[in-house]
This record gives sequence, structure tokens and C-alpha cells, in this order.
Amino acid sequence: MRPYELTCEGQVNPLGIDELSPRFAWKIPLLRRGIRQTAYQIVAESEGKILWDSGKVDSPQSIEVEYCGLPLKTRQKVYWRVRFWDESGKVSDYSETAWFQMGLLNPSDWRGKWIETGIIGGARVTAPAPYLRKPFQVKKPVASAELYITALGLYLASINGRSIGDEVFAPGWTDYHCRVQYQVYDVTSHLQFGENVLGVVLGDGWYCGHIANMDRQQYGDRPRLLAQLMIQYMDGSFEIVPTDETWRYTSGPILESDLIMGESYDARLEMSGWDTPGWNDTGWFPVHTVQLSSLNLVARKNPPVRRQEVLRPVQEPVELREWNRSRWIFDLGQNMVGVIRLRVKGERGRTIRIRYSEVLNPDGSLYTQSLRSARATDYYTLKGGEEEIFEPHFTFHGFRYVELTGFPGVPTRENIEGVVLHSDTPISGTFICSDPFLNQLQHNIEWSQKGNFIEVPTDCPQRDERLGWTGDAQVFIRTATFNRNVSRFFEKWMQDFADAQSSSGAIPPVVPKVFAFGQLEDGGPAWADAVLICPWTIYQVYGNRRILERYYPVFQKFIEYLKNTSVGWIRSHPDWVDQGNFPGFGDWLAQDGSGKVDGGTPKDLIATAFFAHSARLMAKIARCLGKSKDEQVYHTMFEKIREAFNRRFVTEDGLIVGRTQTAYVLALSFDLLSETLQEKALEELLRDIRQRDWHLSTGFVGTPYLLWTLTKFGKAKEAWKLLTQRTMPSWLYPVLHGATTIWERWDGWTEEKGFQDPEMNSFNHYAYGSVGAWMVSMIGGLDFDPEYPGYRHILMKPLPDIELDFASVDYQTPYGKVVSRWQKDDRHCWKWQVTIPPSTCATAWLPEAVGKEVLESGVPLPAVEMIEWLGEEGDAVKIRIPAGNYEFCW
Ligand code: RAM
Repeated sequence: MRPYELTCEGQVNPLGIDELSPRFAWKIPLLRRGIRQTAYQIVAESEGKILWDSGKVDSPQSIEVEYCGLPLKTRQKVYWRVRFWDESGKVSDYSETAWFQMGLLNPSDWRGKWIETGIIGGARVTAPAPYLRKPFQVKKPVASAELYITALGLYLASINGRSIGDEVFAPGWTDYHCRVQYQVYDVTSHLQFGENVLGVVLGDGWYCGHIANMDRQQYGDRPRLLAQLMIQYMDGSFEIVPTDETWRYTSGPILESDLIMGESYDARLEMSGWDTPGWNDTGWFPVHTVQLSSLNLVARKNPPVRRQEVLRPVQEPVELREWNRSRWIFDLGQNMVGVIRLRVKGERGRTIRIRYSEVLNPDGSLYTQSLRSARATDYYTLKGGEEEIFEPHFTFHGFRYVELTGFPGVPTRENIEGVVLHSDTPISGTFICSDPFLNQLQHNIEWSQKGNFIEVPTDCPQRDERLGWTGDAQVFIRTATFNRNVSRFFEKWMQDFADAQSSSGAIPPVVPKVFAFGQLEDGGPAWADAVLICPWTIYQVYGNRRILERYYPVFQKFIEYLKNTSVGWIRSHPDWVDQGNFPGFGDWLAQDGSGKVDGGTPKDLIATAFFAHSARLMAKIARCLGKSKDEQVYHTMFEKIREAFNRRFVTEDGLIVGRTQTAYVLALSFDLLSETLQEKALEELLRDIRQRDWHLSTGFVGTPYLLWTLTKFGKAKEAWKLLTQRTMPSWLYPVLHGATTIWERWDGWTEEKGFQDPEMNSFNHYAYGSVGAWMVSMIGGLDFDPEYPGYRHILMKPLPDIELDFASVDYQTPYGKVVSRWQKDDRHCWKWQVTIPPSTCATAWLPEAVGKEVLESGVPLPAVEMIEWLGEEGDAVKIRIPAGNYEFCW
């Protein structure tokens, strides 16, 4: 019996962190029912010296435990272990020893200088990728070596021809005007006695490549590099190989590489051995150093993008003849994000063009119109000879179909594979049920999450956009947390929010803030509010309190901004908008019959509802941080906004201005109505749904709350009807038409009209996938209790009257795995398999159990120890269960 899965800052043995009081977490094994931690002890040491011995701390806490020892120093490596006391006061063995190592904590620790080359493109003209090299000598036996490295742009590093690390798109995307993340790699095994070479290839990335539909060079005109190799010798001496004037560069086979446009690679220009000793670099040029002293260098906080999986074409490529050449169309069977790996053998100098699309035109050709100005095309020029393998270096595409033009001879499906790239957020949940269409919907949600979690949460991965749209992310975050562990991913993105906030407190529509949207200081309702909704969700799901503490001043500034810009508590008030201010994107892409891209729900209504919601979140955050005065202030603010909302938008009959589903849903969901009005508003909402023959009409803003609201007010059957609706607009319409990801628009493609407006029609946009959280909670019967963040207390309440035979979810909570697997037969006999992780407990509602005998592992319920009978609720029996495995039948 001992703790396992020790993490520090959410990582196993992290190398290079800069949190001065890192947070520890561990799990305890599910050895028996009711097992829980009652106390713990952590011992942390460095070089034989104890830095921290917590002693026995009486606490159930096994996540987010802050280091409280001696101050940590630059590059200090700390070993730690933990033991726990269980519910009977018995102490466990110590865990295996884990470690973490600090990064470079002081700017003066950086000995490297920023270097750059003379290769610059233009605003719309791409440039070749520079290859940089630095030879150095190792003359003594090496004890350890670490590379500290970052770039403005992207980098790929190697030592002696062996690549370093497996990150893709390092160092990631931040607001490079003020901040860039660095990485640390253990490169001890890369070094050899005698001459060594450190080689780096730089890509444009977000720093100087195209961003969205804008020009290149948004942050700077060319990529730059900062690195230092730190070698510790066996004899105790120490050496640094920094970036400086002695580095040399040239250009090579990567003639251009741009995230949006694609990559051109001429294999004839390869310089095999350029990053190994002995290479003659006399023709290479000396680099220049640059001063960038105002730039913050911070350790990487988010999980890097990595290669995740490989897809193969589902059939042989199809030939499309042009008069003098062939195009070959490959189908990977899945709309994915990443690159391809091409295998080809042919004559030197031949160029293959590679294009990508998510869908096909009726004639079988690629539908690329909706990519807008994204060229999304790679070119590969063969060097000739043996089989060649090409995988682009500094670009990615969103696609299911791949077109090759200029291929020598007839390709087969063996010639390409799809390499899926995304932020390495570990899978945490699975959902499956007896309806194959809902399973496909869940599949599509997962794939839209993969494809749009690339460094930051993006709207789409294919067209000339791919931005950190705040609205989209807040809509989807709750669902995202089920599918994958996104705690660190969002924690880093919060830093981007802080960097993006303007001095007025406004939060822009996209984060990181990019220039073209700079004029739009304020992202508007439901977009800017992501600054509160996202961290609050991360806190609830992962118990991550630091995200609230750290960014509290950002939240406060934001809410002040809302207060200052609202007129009589009405946000986006016409008086304010008339002064040229932005009212918001509205209920984006709603199908409410208004015919407008921003729907027919009044913008000041949406805005004021979200203002209230944000004020209430602030009150909750203040409460959780123990700031009771603030809590009161924000609570009063909420009440005032609520009053103003009612005065302006709600009639005595419970009609709400606009009379759209979204208007009703927001008012109900955010508790803006009195009880009597709630009932009336609910009736109106249902009337609208019925009038539309059981169809939703909500856009980005209303959709995530729609089914929750219906369920909250006892209309689960109606919610189920909307979820399983097969005609447009509905979640299953795309599923029934072959979608493998979530579409941006309910009508992205329809039988009647074909493709929607190519100006805005992505087939990989996760917003409407926000229904995933509802499926998990209501079908799977698994939810967190907002009062006990991090799933300390789990709520298990599957909906009884839905037309399914079984559903199964499992989910990795911070304390361990929770499982809910139920099935029921025609006679309404239920079997429910449940696992509750150690140190947690659950309240479970056994549907349709009232009046029946409930057995747990064959034993009648009242006789089962440790299960607490809480009574009856409707036709459900309510019980409290501690950690353990259970099998209920009734
Ligand atoms: C579109 C984006 C995004 C949305 C904004 C308002 O261009 O794709 O999904 O949030 O508009």
C-alpha cells in the first residue's frame, strides 16, 4: 500500500519548471471499499539535504498540495516522496521517489544571446528556413548535459545529427511581444567525446509566418533563436555552449514553411551531415545577435504538440484525369489535423504537389473554397534514387482527403499516411452507449477536440483562421475536460489572457491577441467572458485553485470593465454601441429563422445575461478564495444586473425580448427569473421547440445551455428528443451525412442546398460539440459536484426515460478512475456497475428503483455496509457510496 502516479505541476518528473512553490499530486490505490486518505507526509530533498519535510499533515488532500520547503533555486533537482495514512489511521509505505527540476529562474541565468540570420521574407512572401550550427568540443567525461532552448518562430534541434525531444511546433504560441516559453531537454546521451555539433532549423510559425488571413511578420520579421547547452563534467567542472556570434547559418531544403500556406521542400538541397562533426561550413554565414531584453522567458506550462497517431487511407487512391496529368485523391476516412507522410520513388527534380481538403465536391475533386486564403499546399521535389520519405516540418493542415499531383506512376494507399498532431493532453474519459449515432457524435466531438487543441484552443484548423477564439473555447471547455486532461493546457492559456487584457480591462475576441483584432479591444459577451468561465471550469473539474488565485486581478479588472461600459447595468446598451463600440457576435450561427449570421437574439440581452453570469461567477470565485467582502460586492452586482435584465427584457407573462430559444435558455440557465416567471419562460421555450417540430434554433451562445436548462426544469424527455433529432438543425444531421468531426454550422452541408457559404464553413469546429458534457452527465450519469471541486464528491444520476439499453462512461478524476456502466432490459431491470475512486464519495440516484428490491453484488441494499440510504427522490432511490467497486441490480 503506497501512493502512486506522483506528479508535480501535472507532470511526471518535469524537467524545467519555474513555479516557485510547485504543486504535488498523487493517487492512492483502491484496495478496498471506503479507502481514503486522512493524512500525508511529503519529504523533498536535494543533494542529500532535506528541503522540506511536511511532517504528518492531517488532510485528505492529495492534489494541488503546494511545496512549502526551502526556497528553490535555478536548475535545482529535487527528489520527493510521499506516504499517506488511511481511514483507520494506518500509515502506508513511502511512494517511489519522484523528482522535478527547476528551470532558469533569473534572467541573468541566460548566457545565450538571441541570434538571427539574414533571411527575411516579406509581408506576403515566404522565406527559406535557416539552418544553424555550432561545433563544440567535449574533452572530459560528461556527467550530464541539458539544453535550454527557445525561439521566436519554431525550432527543431539536434546534436550530432540526432534530433532532440519529440515536440512539434516548439516553443509554442504565446504573445511574443512579451512572453515566450522555453524548453529543457536532457541531452546527456547525445554528447560524444571530441567534436560535437548543435544544429537548429528555424521555422516561421506564428511569430513571422501568416496568422489567420493576415500578412506574415505579425510579431517580427524573421525567426530568432536562444539556447544554451549546459554541460556538467564528471570532474565537477561546468561549461556552457550558448547561442552567440560564433554560430553560422545557411539555407537548405525547406524553401518555405508556413502554418497556413504549407511547406515547399526540395530534397536536392538536403545537406546530409550538416549537423554532425566534420561538416565543412566555410560557405555558411555568421549570425547576428539581437537584444530582446523586454521579452519574458518562461518555462513551458502547457503540454506540447506531439505526433499522436497515424491514419492510413481507407481505400486505394482515386484518379482524376486532367488533359495532361493525373490527380490522385486519397481518403483517410477521418477528418484529421496534422501532416502527411509521403513515400515516393522517382526521378530527381520531379515535384509533387500535395493539397488537402475536409470534403469533396460532387465530382470527387477537393473542396478547397472554404479554406479561403489558406494555400494549404505542400510541394516536394525529389532528389532521386531510393525511396524518399517526406513529412512537412513547420506546418499543419485540416483534412480528410489528400490530393497528389505529379506523382511518378500510379500511387497506392501505401504511399501516404496521415500523422495526427495535437497538444498532448492525455485521454481522460470515454463514453459509449447503445445508440451508434450518439457514439459517432461522441467520436466527432473527440476528433474536433484533437484537431483544435493545438497549443491554444482554436476555432478551426484548416482555413486561414486557426485562432484562439475565446467564445468557442468557453462553450466547449466543459466537454473538453471530460475527453482529455486539459488542466495545464488551459492554465497556460490563462497566462495568454493576462497578456491579452487591455489596460481598460477588456478581453479581446481571440487570445493570444493578434494584431488584426487589436482594434477590437473587447471580444464582447460570451467571448470575453471566457476569461472567467474557463478558469472556473478548470477549478471545478481539477480542483486547480491556483488558476483562480493567480488571475484574480485579471478577473477583477475585467468585471470592472463590464461595469464601466454598461449603461444602467445593461451591457452592450445601444447608447454605448452608438458610440462605435462592439456589441458582440450575438448568438453566432443560430438557425432561428432570423436569417442573420448572429441570430435574432438581441445583443444587449445576451450581453446583460452574461454580465450577470460573470458577476455571479466572480462572487463564487471570491468565496472560494475566502474574500468575503468581494463576494458580497459581486453578489450585489449580480442582483442589480438581474433586476435590470428583468426590467428591460422580460414581460410579466414571462415573454423575453426576441422570443428566441437562446433568450429563454440564458435567462433560465443563469437564474435571472423569479420562480413564477421561470415557469412561464419554460413554457415559451417549449412552445418554440414544438413549433419548430422539435428542433433547436440556438447558435454558439445558447446551444451549450439548451439541454441542461431543459433537464434542470424537469424536461429531460424533451432534451432527449432534441439530442436525437435527425433532421436539420440537429446534432445528428451531420452524423447521418457522414461527418467525422463537428461542423461549424448546423447547415454546413444540406441535402437541399449542398455546401453553405464558403466564406465561413468549417467542418471541424467544436462549439456544437459542447453537448458532449450533457451526454456524459445525463446519459452516462456522471458529474462533478460544484461544491467539491476535483470530483471529491461525485454525482451519479443517469436519466431514466431515454431510449437506450446501456451506457458506459469512465473517467480519470484527480483521485483515480470513476466508472458508471448501466444496462437495462425490456422489463426495466437495471444493472449498474460503479467504481468510485479512493478518497472520494458519490451520491447516486438509482433510476426507477423505488418499490423494487435493490441488490448490491447479490446482497439486498439495506444490509450492505458503508452504503448510506438517503431516501427516495421521484422514482429514484438515493444513496451515498464511498470509494469502491459496486454492482447494483434492481
Ligand atoms: C468565426 C470563428 C469563430 C467565431 C467567430 C465569431 O470566424 O471561426 O468560430 O467565434 O467567428
